[in-house]
Amino acid sequence: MSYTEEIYERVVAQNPGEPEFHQAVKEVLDSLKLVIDANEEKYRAVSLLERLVEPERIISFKVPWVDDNGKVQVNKGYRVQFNSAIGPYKGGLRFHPSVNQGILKFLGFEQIFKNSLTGLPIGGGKGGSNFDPKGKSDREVMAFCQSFMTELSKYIGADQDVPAGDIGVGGREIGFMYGQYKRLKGLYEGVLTGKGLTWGGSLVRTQATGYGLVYILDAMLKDHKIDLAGKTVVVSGSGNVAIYATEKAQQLGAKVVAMSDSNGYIYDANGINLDVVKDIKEVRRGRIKEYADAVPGSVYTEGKGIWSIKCDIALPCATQNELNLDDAKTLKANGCVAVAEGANMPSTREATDFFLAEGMLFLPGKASNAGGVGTSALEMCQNSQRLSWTFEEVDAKLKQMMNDIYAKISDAAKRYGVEGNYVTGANIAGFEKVADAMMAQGIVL
Ligand code: NDP
Ligand code: 2IT
Repeated sequence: MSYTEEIYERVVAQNPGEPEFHQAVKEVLDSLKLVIDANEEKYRAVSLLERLVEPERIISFKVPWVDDNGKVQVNKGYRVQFNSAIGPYKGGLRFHPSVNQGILKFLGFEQIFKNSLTGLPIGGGKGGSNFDPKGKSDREVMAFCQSFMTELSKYIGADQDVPAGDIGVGGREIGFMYGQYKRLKGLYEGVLTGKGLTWGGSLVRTQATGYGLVYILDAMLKDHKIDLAGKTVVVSGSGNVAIYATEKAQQLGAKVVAMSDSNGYIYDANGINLDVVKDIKEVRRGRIKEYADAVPGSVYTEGKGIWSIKCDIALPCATQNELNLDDAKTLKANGCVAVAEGANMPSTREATDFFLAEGMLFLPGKASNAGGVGTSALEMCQNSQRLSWTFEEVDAKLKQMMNDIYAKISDAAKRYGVEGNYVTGANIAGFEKVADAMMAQGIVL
């Protein structure tokens, strides 16, 4: 049995009930087989893979808070500090009822390689809670965030671990958590990213994941002599990533015809009116269904099924495993030529393998959504300098970062004889820097 296969079996045996974590590890190890087999002795001698798949530490805690009816609620809180070889732990916080330790381990593991690909000094981490912000009042969200941060504040810091947003955590939640951290610690420091612009946030961070996704998509399409302008695009989700992916795709001349939320999807043959979506989602915190009431000629359909809409380009921007093999086959049959992941691991392994086998252009999330965390690292940089850069400056750095990531992953794929396989390319390019740092620092993590 090869070293990578051995480690996968070990991970499954030692981490029961964590299928998403197994899935993320398997994909990375399958890609790394090419690198590991060529240097097996070197890596085995220091148990590098055993160390890579084990989080440095997982903090798990209770989050009690009082709801508007005076009832005491209790949620679970976590921070997975996965790997600090190349910088302080960095990664978002997810508030969603589906959150559990296994999901955060998968996200933290992905984050190691993604953060490495940005070229900036950030390690891998992730955290969150099974708290559901949906339908909660602002006061309830504040009470929860303050309680969550009261515990989390013991384990984070600007040079130690710097959380940010993810599903269910946006500007409002970051604000409440930042305020509580500052109150407890008396430190005005860049301990969180995604902050508001008047209190240490960076321009472009709100847009960064979605914009970055479309910048790298455009780089890949250009490399394959395809023009993004005029293409029909389907974007799943209607949260932070989906909204700004749609905005940038529209700016570059593409037509986005569908978006979704966990209840259903909208189709608008004339192209999505993003102002309406922003008003529903960013201002009123409503449901995507309301789009069809507001825009004549558009159609709302309950349930999954967004991938049955004919398109040239698919951008899954909602959640893990939202696009399965059947969806992949439908996309292909409808003429889709490129898929770029805005979400983390939105395609199942079977769907990913299908895209690659069919020769479709496919960008994995750990490369294509890295603009969010990359811009978070630029926010940390501005906080350290006590400066703020202009929108144009940050946007130019983001675009350069995404072009560089495309170059790195396509180069790694070529070096290992799998040209055009950006999954393998991203995993190898992300791994190389982290492995080098782990080897250099001795048996400490
Ligand atoms: P938001 O909370 O802003 O939006 C999430 C969107 O996805 C909503 O439309 C939500 O619908 C939908 N969604 C969430 N969970 C599910 C589910 N289980 N089934 C179907 N739809 C679902 O989150 P973000 O836009 O920030 O995150 C989206 C994805 O992008 C996640 O995978 C996240 O990890 C990833 N990501 C985010 C980054 C960021 O900077 N924010 C950076 C890199 C990756 P509903 O409202 O109905 O729940
Ligand atoms: O998945 C991700 O990369 C994020 N949610 C963003 C993390 C960050 O630290 O900006």
